[in-house]
Order: sequence, then structure tokens, then C-alpha cells
Amino acid sequence: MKKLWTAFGTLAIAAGVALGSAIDQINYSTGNLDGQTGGGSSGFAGAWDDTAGTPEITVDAGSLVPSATMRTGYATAGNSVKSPVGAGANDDFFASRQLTTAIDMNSGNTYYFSFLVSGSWTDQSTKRGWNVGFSTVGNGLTGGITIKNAYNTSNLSYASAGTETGFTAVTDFSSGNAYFIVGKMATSNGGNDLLSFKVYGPSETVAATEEWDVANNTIVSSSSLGYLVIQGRVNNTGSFYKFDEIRVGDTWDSVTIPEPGSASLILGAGLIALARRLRRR
Ligand SMILES: [Ca+2]
Ligand SMILES: [Ca+2]
Ligand SMILES: [Ca+2]
Repeated sequence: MKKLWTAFGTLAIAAGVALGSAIDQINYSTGNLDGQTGGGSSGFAGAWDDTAGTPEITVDAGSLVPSATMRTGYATAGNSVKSPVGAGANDDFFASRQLTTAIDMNSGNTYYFSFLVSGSWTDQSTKRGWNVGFSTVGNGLTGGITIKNAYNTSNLSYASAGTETGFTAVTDFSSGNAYFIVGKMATSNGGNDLLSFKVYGPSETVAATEEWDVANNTIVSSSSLGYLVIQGRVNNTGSFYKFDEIRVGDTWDSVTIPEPGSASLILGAGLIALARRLRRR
């Protein structure tokens, strides 16, 4: 049996199974996001937690459909997350989900992630903003590293604890389109942590190999990012944001050709072959 588990470890590495990978396609029934779990999601230690502030983020019917041309094999599933709808006053929203394996910003590992975002607003001056990324805590952005769309701008930034730094101006960042965002964090113990991201909108095609709008932006962090977070604010009547298809992995492929279960299928087939071989000995 020991031999089997040693072989299992070797096989897992060979099959490219990312330790610390996570996927959430928001494949839940409609209603409150708080408490949602299962639905084919993996890599999380528990359910969605929307109790920080008011639990008012919902699972909305239908998956977001990317505005960009996606790589072959990319498929969406289930539904999507919807912020509260603005009713005229500032309305802050926040929800988190704990990862099974925290993103260690001192590990020397490289992490990739992707997600979809869309929204509805009248013009830039009527929308507020959002953060999607990772935090040290499940009730705020403490020590967090996120992708941020700030108030009154079409710029998308990297943010450290909610404060934006490097950014790209997304000229077509407009109401109604679902943007596909890919990020990368190359972590270092003692040196600079390097953050890159790419935004794909209408008439763009997702590349087969990694490319970035903002490359190797420096944010020095020693944080252990144990939580996926969605945060933001709406304040104009009728405005809202939607988020979907969140993935964490260790390669560009793992977050741009999301084929849920393909890695485990390869692993499963390999294990069956291995067990047969061991039985024959
Ligand atoms: Ca909340
Ligand atoms: Ca979905
Ligand atoms: Ca670091």
C-alpha cells in the first residue's frame, strides 16, 4: 500500500494536478449565496460566507457568457453571483469562501486565477466598484490582493488591501459585457512578489500562451491568503455587478481551459492501470 501511495504522489505530479487549485462555477440553486457549497466546486474548506455586513449577495439564474472568444474546451456551468442592486444610497457587499490550501505569498510558487465579471450601470459616474481576489481574512480585505475596478473609472487595477496600484485602462469596459480576467502571482520569500493580469473583452481572443496587460507589477507581501473574496459597492438605482467561473491553478492552461474533472479523470485512469500492475506482481 505504501508503494501505491508513493506512486500516487508521482502520478499526481505527472498528471499536473495543482495542489491548491480551486474551481467554483456557481453551480448552485438561485437564492442567497450565503451557505452555498457543492455544485461541483472544489478546493474550498467550507461554504460561501456572506455574513460580513448584510448577507445580500445572491445566486442569479444563468451563467455569465464571456464576451471574448474563449479557448477550445472552455465551458461555463450553473449560475452566477449577483451583487445587491443599487437603490440610491451606498450599499457595500462582501462575501468570502475559505480555500483548502491558502495562497502563500512567501512560498516561491506561482499561482494563476481567472474569473468573469459583468455589470449594469448607466455611465462611469453612476457605478461604484468591486474587488475580486484573495484575503487573509474572511470578513475584509486585510492583507488581501485583488483585481479592482475603482469608482468612476474604467481602469482595472491590482490592489493591495483594497488600495489600487498598477492598472490597465480598459477602454471597452462597458455595461453588459462579461469580461474574462486572468491573473498571475509569482511569489517570493524576501524578494518582490510579481503580479500580472490580463482582461479580455468583446472582439478579443484568449491566447494559447500567457500574455498580460499589466506584467510583473510589484507588491511585496508575506501574507497567507486563505480566502477567496468578492467585495464592492453599488449606489445608483438599478446598478449591479455579477461574478462567475472562478478558478485558481498553477498554469495559464489550468485557468483558461477549464475542463472540470479532466485532471482527475487522467489521474483515475492512471491509478487503475497502476493498481493492475501492482496486482500482477
Ligand atoms: Ca455580506
Ligand atoms: Ca457559472
Ligand atoms: Ca512574498
